[in-house]
Amino acid sequence: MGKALDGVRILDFTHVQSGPTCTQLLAWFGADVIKVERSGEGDITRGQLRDIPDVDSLYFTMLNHNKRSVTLDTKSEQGKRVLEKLVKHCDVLVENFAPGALDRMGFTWERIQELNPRMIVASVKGFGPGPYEDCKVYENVAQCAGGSASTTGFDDGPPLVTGAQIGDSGTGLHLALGIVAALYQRKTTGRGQKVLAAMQDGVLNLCRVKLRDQQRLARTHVMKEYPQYPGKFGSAVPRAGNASGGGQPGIIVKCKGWETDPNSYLYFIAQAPVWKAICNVIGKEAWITDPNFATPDARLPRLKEVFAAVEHWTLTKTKFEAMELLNQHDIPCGPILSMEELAAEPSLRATGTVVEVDHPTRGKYLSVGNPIKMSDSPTEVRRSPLLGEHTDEVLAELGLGQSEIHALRAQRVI
Ligand code: CAO
Repeated sequence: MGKALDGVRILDFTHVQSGPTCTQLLAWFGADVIKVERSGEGDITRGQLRDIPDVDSLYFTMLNHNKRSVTLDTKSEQGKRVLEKLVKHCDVLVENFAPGALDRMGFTWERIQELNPRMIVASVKGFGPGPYEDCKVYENVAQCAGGSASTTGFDDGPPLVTGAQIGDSGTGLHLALGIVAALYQRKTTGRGQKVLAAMQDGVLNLCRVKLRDQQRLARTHVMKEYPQYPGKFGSAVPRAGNASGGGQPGIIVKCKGWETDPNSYLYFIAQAPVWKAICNVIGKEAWITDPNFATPDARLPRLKEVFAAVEHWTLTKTKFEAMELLNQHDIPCGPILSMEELAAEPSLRATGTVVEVDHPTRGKYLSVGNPIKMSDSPTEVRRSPLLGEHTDEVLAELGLGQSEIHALRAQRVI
């Protein structure tokens, strides 16, 4: 079956996590992704957090599926000539170097346009134009600079970063959307364009509701669904712990076995339309008509009491038993699933969200497949390339003969 991005060629100059997330998605949608790496070490993540000596790490293999790998010294004169051919050959160049690295290599936007006016140049940077534009940025820096850390954690503790890689993988997702939109626009303009996804911007976009709350707070000085209520608020959006960010109050409650299992917890939402069912399930039938509890507004200052009663009930059930019983009454809730549980979850295997991949030097390993499912463009997850595995193949496609390729190898350009 065909794929959505069949025929699109990507010059993949990405490394670490943010850029590779983007190009992996494009590869899953059918683009031919040619990853250009330094010979010798390649993408630094090949060797980071290794679990098997001398074998590409899971960090690398899980972010570089379905790509081809070419090694090329793009700072040497001959390497630059090969890179020029690649620029002419491809539709999109994706990079996430430190600011200015591509220019220092001699591949400015103007030079790329000269070589290929249809080329889309897509970049992840830490910050957009402004005081920090020259800074190098990693995941947690972006989470801190984009508003996530200041709004995550508990009121009486320090700012917290989250395990979800919203700065890296989140920005890679944003960039992928920009690239497909630019490819679509090119159909009418015939021109390429620059696409920039800054990590600070990507994180702030994902923290949109917190900027909403900042403005609510400035106007009303309290936010009734926050755990600080009815106490005092400061001038900036506070950390809300595990309280629900939406209009329906929610919290994490303990379940049977929490003393020994760190993930024996359930997220529980006291959704207003099912309040009667909640009261019946947790044995608080009197709260259905009690004016102190009967309406959402009346409950807001008493949420601690409400959730304590819920927890009193969940402590008698495992998280899965609680989930099943509550769902019988359409009460929204969710078990806290560990990575161990997710890795073994049959439904995620069945949909291809968790896949087993075979690798020539590592053997079988688990990966997260394409989370976006398309009915006419199914994803087949193929293993990541070995370093330089496709150098000869790609250079031949660029029109280089065997003797030229041998000479480049002898001079360590490839
Ligand atoms: N041949 C020759 N040189 C190459 C090359 C190749 N094939 N590929 C890369 N290089 C060179 C670059 O040109 C650059 O050289 P200069 O510094 O002399 O210009 C050099 O390798 C290092 O690139 P870098 O500065 O991007 O790498 P770093 O390890 O110092 O920084 C990072 C890494 C991630 C902090 C930085 O790239 C960055 O800020 N990127 C943008 C934001 C981003 O994506 N961050 C998230 C990363 S995922 O956690």
